[in-house]
Amino acid sequence: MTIRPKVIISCAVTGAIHTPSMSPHLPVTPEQIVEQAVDAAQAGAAILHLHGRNPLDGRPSADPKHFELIVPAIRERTDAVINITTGGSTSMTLEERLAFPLTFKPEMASLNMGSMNFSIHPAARKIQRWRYEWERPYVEGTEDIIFRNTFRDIARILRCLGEDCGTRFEFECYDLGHLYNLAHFLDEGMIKPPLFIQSIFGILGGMGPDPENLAVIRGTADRLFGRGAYEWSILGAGRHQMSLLTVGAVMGANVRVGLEDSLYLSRGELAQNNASQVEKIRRILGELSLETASPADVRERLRLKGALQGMREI
Ligand code: KMH
Ligand code: ZN
Repeated sequence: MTIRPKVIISCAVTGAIHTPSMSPHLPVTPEQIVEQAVDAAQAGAAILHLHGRNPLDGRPSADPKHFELIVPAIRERTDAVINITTGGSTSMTLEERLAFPLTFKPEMASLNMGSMNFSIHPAARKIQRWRYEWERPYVEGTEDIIFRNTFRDIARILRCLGEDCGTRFEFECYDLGHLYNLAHFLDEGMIKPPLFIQSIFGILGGMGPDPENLAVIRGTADRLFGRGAYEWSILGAGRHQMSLLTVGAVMGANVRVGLEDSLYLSRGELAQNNASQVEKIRRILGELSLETASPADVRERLRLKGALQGMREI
C-alpha cells in the first residue's frame, strides 16, 4: 500500500481579488494581514501566499513599502514558507508586479501560466454599499481587462526571479492550456522538477468548478510531466472551495485555502479569518486519515532555498 505523502496546506491570506466591502473579515491593514497570516500558519498552513494592500484604503498594491509592512513581521513570527505574488492584480504592469519580489528574492513566488480575462464583475451586483470609492470601478472593470502573462513575461520571471534569485514557483494554472504552457518551459529547460502545480477552479475566465475537471487536470499533468515530477495542489474559488479541496485531497492533491480564494467558511457563512479555513480543511483531511506537511517538509519536497538563504534583510 503506497504511503500518502503529508498534505501541503497553502493559505492565500488577502489577495487582490476581494475588496473590503465584500467582507469585514478580509484582512487589509498590515496588522490584520500579519495577525491572520501568523494564525493561519499556527493552524497548519505551511505556505503563506501574500499580496500587498494600501494600508489607507485596502486597495491592492505592488508598492514594496506596503509589502515591507507585512513580510518581515510575518517572517519573524513563523517559519512558514513565504510565497510572494507575481500576479498582483489584473490592473498592474509586470514591472509593478515584480518590484518587491525582485528585491526580496523570496523562497517561493506565484507564476501565472497564461493570459486571461480574469473577472469578478458579477460580484459587484451583491454589494449594497461600497466603503471606498475605488472598489466599484475596480470590481466592475475586471469585465474588460486581460490579466497579461505572455510567454515572454513568463520567461522573464523565470530568468530574473528563478535563475537569478533562486526562487521556486507555485505555477498557477487556471485552464488546461496552462499545463501545456508549463510543459513548454520544461521542454525549454527553463524550469526543473519537482514542479509545484496550483490548479485553479472556478475563476470566471478560467476552467469551471466541476469535480470532473480535477480528473482531466490530473490525467493531463501525469501525461505531460509524470506523476513523480510534480506536486499537485488545487484551489476552488468562492463557494466551491471546501468541496473541491475534499475531492482533490482524495485524489492525492495538496490544498490551498484563504480569503484570497473564498470569503466563506460554509454556505452563507463568512469566514471570520483565514485560520478558520485552515482549521476546517485540516479537520476534513484528518477525517480522511491524511496528515499535514510542515514547512520543513515543504522545503525538502519542493527543493526550496531555505528560509533565510539568499533573501535580502528587511
Ligand atoms: N489576483 C489575480 C489577478 C497571483 O497571486 O499570482 C492573480 C493572482 C495570482 O492572485
Ligand atoms: Zn495571488
